[in-house]
Amino acid sequence: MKTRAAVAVAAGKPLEIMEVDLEGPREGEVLVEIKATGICHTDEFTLSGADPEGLFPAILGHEGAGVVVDVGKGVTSVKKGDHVIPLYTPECRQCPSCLSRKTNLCTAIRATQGQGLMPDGSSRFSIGKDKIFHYMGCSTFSNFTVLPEIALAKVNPDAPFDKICYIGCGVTTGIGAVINTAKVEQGATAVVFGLGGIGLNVIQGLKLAGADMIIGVDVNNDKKAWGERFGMTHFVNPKEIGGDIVPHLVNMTKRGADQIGGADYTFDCTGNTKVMRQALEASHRGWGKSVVIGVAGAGQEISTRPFQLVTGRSWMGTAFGGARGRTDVPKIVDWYMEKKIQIDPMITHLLKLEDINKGFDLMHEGKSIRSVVVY
Ligand code: NAD
Ligand code: AHE
Ligand code: ZN
Repeated sequence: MKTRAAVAVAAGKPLEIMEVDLEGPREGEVLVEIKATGICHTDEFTLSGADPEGLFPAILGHEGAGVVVDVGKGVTSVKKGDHVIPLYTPECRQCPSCLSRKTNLCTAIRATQGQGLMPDGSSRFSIGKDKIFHYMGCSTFSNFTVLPEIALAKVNPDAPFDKICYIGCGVTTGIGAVINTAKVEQGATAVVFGLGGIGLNVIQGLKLAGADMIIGVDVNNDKKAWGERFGMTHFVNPKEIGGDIVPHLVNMTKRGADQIGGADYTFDCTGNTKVMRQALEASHRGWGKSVVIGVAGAGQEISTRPFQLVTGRSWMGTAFGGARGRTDVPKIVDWYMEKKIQIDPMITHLLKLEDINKGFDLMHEGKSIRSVVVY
């Protein structure tokens, strides 16, 4: 069949809208009509050429929602008409990682996914004889896409596609980082670096977990009002404090008789390795946990004095908020339907596929939280 898609033809070039060929689902695969897709900073990261796994030409996009149109042989967990969210972190429930119960990082198809291919080593997308790569196993910047059955979460059919697509990455990553990865407790203090599509969901998660002091850090002052909307209690713009942000944050979080500062939990939602170091060092001596969420480009490394870890801080990371997609994503959709979590205000722009590059411009300009393409 033919499908309309925004194709990443080369690193650093705008996406090109074109009609591409899409082969139907093979065994264990599912054809999905994508109804809406968010634009995450990770799409921009890969498009920029910074992603060591970036391949071109590819169909990017990994934050979608849609409807099952057709299923391949042997597919049992979804059927035609089901509403689904594609999972860039699948859940096979059989691999050693899934069975370990210690991680959400299913390994069943990770190798081929990283090569931009379906699990059998081929691509379903092409233009004539030329292959187009899949992206993060999802390729939601195509109106129709093919995914392995294990990479689909079946969700409440009453939920609106143009909102729940965001659960396919940003919402789940932010809230999950708090609940699944950091395991934040009531009364905790926290610092969130980067108040974009992920950071605001970390704030929303901290509020849900009952954190007391939630400090937001961003270089863009417009993000202050955004953070406050979801529960941030204090805002710091590192450019405006006239010095190093670490002692500034440590000072702000001083508590107890010994007046040792540092937050119980810190989160990097910027992808900047210098910020990751600041986040670690702004966490509390003895027990502070610092969670890396942001992704950094090829060749970038993090550093700190080992003393920071010797004195009891933990540096940890999270992918997809530690969520097991087929199990957890339907629950998060239900939380949204029950109004336990907010999504609507964070979707700042709705775009048509032909305007998708505007979504990337808005992100660069710091004017959007999430742009969503509606097919
Ligand atoms: P975004 O562009 O919406 O937000 C980034 C925010 O960081 C912006 O508000 C920006 O002003 C702020 N910022 C930039 N530099 C800063 C600095 N030096 N100090 C403080 N604030 C700064 O991006 P997003 O969609 O929220 O994604 C954030 C990061 O998380 C990206 O690196 C993205 O690739 C990554 N991400 C990771 C996962 C995961 O599973 N680990 C999932 C989704 C996104
Ligand atoms: N391909 C990059 C890494 C990119 C990355 O870390 N991706 C996150 C999801 S970001 C979603 O917006 C992830 O899931 N990582 C775990 C995994 O298995 O990819 C690189 O540096 O090579
Ligand atoms: Zn993402």
